[in-house]
Amino acid sequence: MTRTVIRGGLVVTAAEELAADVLIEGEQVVALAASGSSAAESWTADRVIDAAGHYVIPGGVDAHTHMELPFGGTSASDTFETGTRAAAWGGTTTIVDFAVQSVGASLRDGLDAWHAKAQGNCAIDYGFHMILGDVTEGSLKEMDLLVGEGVTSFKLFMAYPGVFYSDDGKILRAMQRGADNGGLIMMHAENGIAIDVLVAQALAAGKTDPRFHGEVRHELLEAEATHRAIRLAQVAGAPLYVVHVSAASALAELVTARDQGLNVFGETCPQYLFLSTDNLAERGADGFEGAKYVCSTPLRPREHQAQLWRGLRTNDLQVVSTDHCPFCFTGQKELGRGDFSKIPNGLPGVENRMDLLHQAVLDGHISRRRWIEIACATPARMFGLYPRKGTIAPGSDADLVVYDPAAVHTVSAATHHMNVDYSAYEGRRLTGRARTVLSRGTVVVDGDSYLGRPGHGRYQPRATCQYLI
Ligand code: DUC
Ligand code: ZN
Ligand code: ZN
Ligand code: ZN
Repeated sequence: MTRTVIRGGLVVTAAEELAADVLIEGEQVVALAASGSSAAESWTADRVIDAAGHYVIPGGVDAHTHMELPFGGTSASDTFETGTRAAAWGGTTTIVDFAVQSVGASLRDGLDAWHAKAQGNCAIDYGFHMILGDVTEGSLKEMDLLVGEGVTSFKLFMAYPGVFYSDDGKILRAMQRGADNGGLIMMHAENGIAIDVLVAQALAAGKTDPRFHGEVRHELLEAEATHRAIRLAQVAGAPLYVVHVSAASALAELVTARDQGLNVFGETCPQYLFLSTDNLAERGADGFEGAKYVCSTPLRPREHQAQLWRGLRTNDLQVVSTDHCPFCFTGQKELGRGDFSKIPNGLPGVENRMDLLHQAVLDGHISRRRWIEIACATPARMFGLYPRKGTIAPGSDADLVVYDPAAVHTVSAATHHMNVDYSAYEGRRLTGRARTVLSRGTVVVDGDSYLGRPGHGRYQPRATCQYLI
């Protein structure tokens, strides 16, 4: 078995920071020892990676991605191959993507289809959540089977009537089933019925520009749905994970629930922390630039950002994942010219998350350990991957990043690795970047060289949520 030592870095996990060397055998971490100690000096190795002046952090765990998702009459532009490669470049070594159950189909059909897309193509390890597109007697029963094979979380939609939508009765039943089988319900909390009324009214009034996407998806309709989801989960006795929280008023509902001691968790995404309705209102040369920033939940006015950062500090929000769902501006976002409701919803970001959050450390929003907690450790715990993923400890997978905290770079579509023709963070200067990335002991990124390959990434069956109170 290949023995690798990472020498002289500052190991940063959610729990501690220590100047330590890390010993890897094959695919796993086998020991940590203080740098310069006799224990560390006694290690023999086939390969030594110098990490002096760098952090050694667990690889990022992005618990919310949509590679090649069919959506809005088109398909997300990153495949599992291109998207996981871009993730690796950005220091993320595990994704949890969403398999989709279509209306009339079984969970099994959906899961098999997503396995077929991912198998043999991923650069890094991956797992699946399941989108419950059609809550029926059959799919409720199938939930138990999926939990048994490591698909332990299920997303429901209060948005998108006629597409993925579940009414309150279906939601309650899925939550009851989750309470029984350990499956964690993930909620897209927006009142889709009310939003559809506002969309029709806006279009009838000639309000067709991208910025109206933000207006019709009113923040109170996120807060209302969040409240309803929380109370339905409480009635069902089920834990709840609210995805892509963007509104301060929705966060306030989470805070209330958590103060009541409920197992209610929230995720936000870099776009809600770094972008705002100002971006959605960008007109550019042809008045349509804002389409690049159309996602759901939508970007909110800038004032919401401070509340989201606060929520991350107080642990009322536990996870930052990307909701990476890229669509090219040319040919895809453009489907919504003249009708904002036809702009495919989603932003690219799987490559940018670790660096944006490191910048947030430098900007004083979060601590260094909190960075690792919200980006690595908690997503791993929340979705049953810990301590295999999300930390650096004997027995953990050697998914490690030698991170250069002083590397200054400018984010740009011209240099990123995601298969999308624009960057939501174009021109942003960031300090901090992954230098060397290991996935299960294999170096997949080394400086400017990509050394990974499709098929190195393995499917990760997951345990049930490890984060319950
Ligand atoms: N919700 C997501 O989580 N991703 C893409 C679109 C959406 O509505
Ligand atoms: Zn969603
Ligand atoms: Zn999503
Ligand atoms: Zn360096």
